[in-house]
Amino acid sequence: MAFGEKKGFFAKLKEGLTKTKDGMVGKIEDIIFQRPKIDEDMLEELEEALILSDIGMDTTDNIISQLRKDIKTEKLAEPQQVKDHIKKIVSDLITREEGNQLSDKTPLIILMIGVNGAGKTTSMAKIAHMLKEQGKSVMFAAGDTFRAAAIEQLEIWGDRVGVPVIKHKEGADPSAVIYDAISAAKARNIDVLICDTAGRLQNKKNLMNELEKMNKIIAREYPEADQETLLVLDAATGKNAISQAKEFGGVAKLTGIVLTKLDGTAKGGIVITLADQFDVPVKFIGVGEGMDDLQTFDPQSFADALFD
Ligand SMILES: Nc1nc2c(ncn2[C@@H]2O[C@H](COP(=O)(O)OP(=O)(O)OP(=O)(O)O)[C@@H](O)[C@H]2O)c(=O)[nH]1
Ligand SMILES: [Mg+2]
Repeated sequence: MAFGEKKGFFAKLKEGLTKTKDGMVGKIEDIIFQRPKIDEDMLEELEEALILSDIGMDTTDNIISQLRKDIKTEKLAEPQQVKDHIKKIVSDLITREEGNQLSDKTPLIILMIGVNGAGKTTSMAKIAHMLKEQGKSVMFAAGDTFRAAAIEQLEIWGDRVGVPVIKHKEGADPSAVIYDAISAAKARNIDVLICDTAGRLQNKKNLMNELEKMNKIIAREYPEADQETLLVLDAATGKNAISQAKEFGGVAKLTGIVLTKLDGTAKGGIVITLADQFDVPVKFIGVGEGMDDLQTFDPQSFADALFD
């Protein structure tokens, strides 16, 4: 990556995380730098600050007990050392061995799933934009047939990003749309086919049936394609995002998470909780509404942007 690009990426990430940094890290700094010494009171206050910033009890416990160990074994004495160690603990928590990259294989089919308004349609457009910049050909399947407006919205994005859209009418069977899109993608030798879906969790049985049907079509019609199932979560929903991840994880074989709207919330710490509590890597983060405002998730940059 060129130097200029990298700088743009990091500056945007930092800007997108401003609210989380002010809220969570700001509080941590207040506690650490205003206390005369490192003691049990300080740890208790840190614990409270983390819980209040939506990190959740279990993950907070994990962070604090690791910090407690570090203070003891490494004889930490300076406030700055405590901050550095919290950063290191967080960075270790969000770093995964398997990495955070979207599959690089082609052909690739991506299913976007998640509740209403999470950012599925917008995120698929942003992902398409990113893939096109990498020189890949992309196609959309308008699998959200629940509302006519959803199909129109995807077409607008298709125009904007320069991606063809395969669609049926409102109310059509989403699996039939995917079936047609697969044929079209094969005929046109498309690298990546991205399928929108309707955001519903109200009826778990329905969702399960629908996903099963889509997956059957994909397995039968596109066995040569690699598959990603991306769960889109709105960071601003905080702890609710964790329960959504668990619910969707129960009905679909998720391969990645897209965490949107980090720019509008102080609850960005949810990245840490997701990584700690959930076995699916965050692959993309949304830091704004524009086409360029989706980033591949890089744990080290994330920790740097948050703590430095
Ligand atoms: N600020 C900000 N807004 C975002 C981001 N991602 C999505 N949005 C906005 O969130 C709203 C909902 O996004 P959609 O992509 O329509 O959500 P969806 O999941 O497709 O919603 P349904 O089709 O209703 O299920 C839109 O106004 C987006 O512009 C983000 O990273 N930052
Ligand atoms: Mg949508």
